[in-house]
Amino acid sequence: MSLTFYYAPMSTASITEAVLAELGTPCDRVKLDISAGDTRKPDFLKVNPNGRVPAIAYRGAQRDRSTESKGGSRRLSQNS
Ligand SMILES: N[C@@H](CCC(=O)N[C@@H](CS)C(=O)NCC(=O)O)C(=O)O
Repeated sequence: MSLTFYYAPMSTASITEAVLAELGTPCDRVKLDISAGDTRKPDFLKVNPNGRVPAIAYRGAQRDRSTESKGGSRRLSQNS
């Protein structure tokens, strides 16, 4: 699978989750527990340095919606 979707239940990631489901987009899913600090762990910060869900990785490259929604520069970086 080339897309990996990082999400947490009951978070803004639910919107992205609904869109992916509606479009029938195949993806691997990684569930994070925000209260357990999963979004601040080094492995996830490599995916999204903002430490927020939703985040989608595509074949090692990541593009996070959080950065775009804050008017920041679009980021597409190789992580592998
Ligand atoms: N506007 C952002 C909001 C992202 C956001 O705030 N996500 C929260 C969950 S609703 C989060 O990941 N928090 C993790 C943390 O603060 O450690 C977006 O939807 O892109």
